[in-house]
Amino acid sequence: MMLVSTLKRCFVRAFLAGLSFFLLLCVSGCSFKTKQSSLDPKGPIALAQYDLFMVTVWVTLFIFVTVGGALLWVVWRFRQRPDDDDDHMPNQSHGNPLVEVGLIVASILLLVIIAVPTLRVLVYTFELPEDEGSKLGQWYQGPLTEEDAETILTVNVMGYQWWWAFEYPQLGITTANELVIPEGKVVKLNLRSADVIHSFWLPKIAGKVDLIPGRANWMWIKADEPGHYYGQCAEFCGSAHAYMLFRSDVLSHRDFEAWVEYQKKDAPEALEVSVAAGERLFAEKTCIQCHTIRGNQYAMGIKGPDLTHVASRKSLAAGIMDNRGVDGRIDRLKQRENLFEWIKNSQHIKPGNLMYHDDAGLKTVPLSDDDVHKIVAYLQTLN
Ligand code: HEC
Ligand SMILES: [Cu+2]
Repeated sequence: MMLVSTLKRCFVRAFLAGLSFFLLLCVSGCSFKTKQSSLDPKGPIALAQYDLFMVTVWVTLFIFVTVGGALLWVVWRFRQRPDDDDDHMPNQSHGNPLVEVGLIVASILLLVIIAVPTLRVLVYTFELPEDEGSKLGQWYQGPLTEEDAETILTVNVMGYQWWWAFEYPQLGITTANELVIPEGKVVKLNLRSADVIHSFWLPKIAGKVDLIPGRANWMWIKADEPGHYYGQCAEFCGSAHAYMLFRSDVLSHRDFEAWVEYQKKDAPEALEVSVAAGERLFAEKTCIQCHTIRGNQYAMGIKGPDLTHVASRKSLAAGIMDNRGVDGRIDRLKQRENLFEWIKNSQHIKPGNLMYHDDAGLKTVPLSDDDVHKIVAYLQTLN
């Protein structure tokens, strides 16, 4: 008897400890203010998706509470009692048309309550708004063709294993891993893949739409306020998928225009001796085979990110290395260390990434620390 009750106590304690640990784990994942929280919407698409999510949560919570409550009530109400007559079965019944039809009607009603807003959000998401104020010519002052001036800012998003290219066809800009957009303007994203299926997810602004090889998907987004937002590939796409992040800088109009004017420029000529040495090494060490640097006549590769303005990016390697200091601006020292680490040890930082890979696999590119320092000095002039 002693043993049984001790065992029982142990069991209850272990159960309670396990339960608290489980709840702690659940709660530790909960925060409305994390970098990638879809519960903290900062744009109309994310807001519509959030509202839809909440409708579903309330409906399913209602089902959970009523069904669970009914179950508990039945268990309690018809429990065994000491004065029950064990030889006598209680009255049995089978089927109750009223209850059954009622449940079917209630289920249909609940599904309709979810279906209507779902369809509304779907239509809203896939209908480019006729927003006069978002037409490129209405607010962007730079030179544009007549056709481009009449349309909305478009960005061609290309997913690669395991990074992102962002091309602005109307503005003649190509960048990587950082989607820079103006605040409060509708932006159309054309989503394409260069290899396998990826998924574009920028939780606070919008998500998710897949990038499917051979298929022309698109979505529109709008960010309400300037800021630095975090995104992530949301479709498993191979070994380094978990490291396929990206970032989005939402700028005021004036800052965005300045950014555009700057990005349109070619890379500056390498004038300083040490920088010119880096530029030469960039060609010698095969970097030019995969990277484009506009203004560098040898660097025209397209297998890796465009590096024309790599030093103007706040992060490196598809968002996983942060180049910013505490004030949110680019910290040149940190950027130099990150570039060095990346060029020297990219496989260590992002296992499986395709830098230095050709069809036959990983090539060895002999790079001394001194070589890398020179290349980094060159890349840091590419603001
Ligand atoms: C075989 C093709 C290839 C070669 C050769 C190559 N790279 Fe890359 N590089 C890539 C790919 C692919 C990425 C994207 C990796 C990722 O983030 O998954 C990349 C990323 C980078 C980045 C980060 C860009 C960003 O915005 O995140 C830098 C910087 C870079 N490479 C510099 C170099 C330098 C310097 C060399 C020569 C020493 C070089 N690369 C050689 C393919 C290549
Ligand atoms: Cu992915």
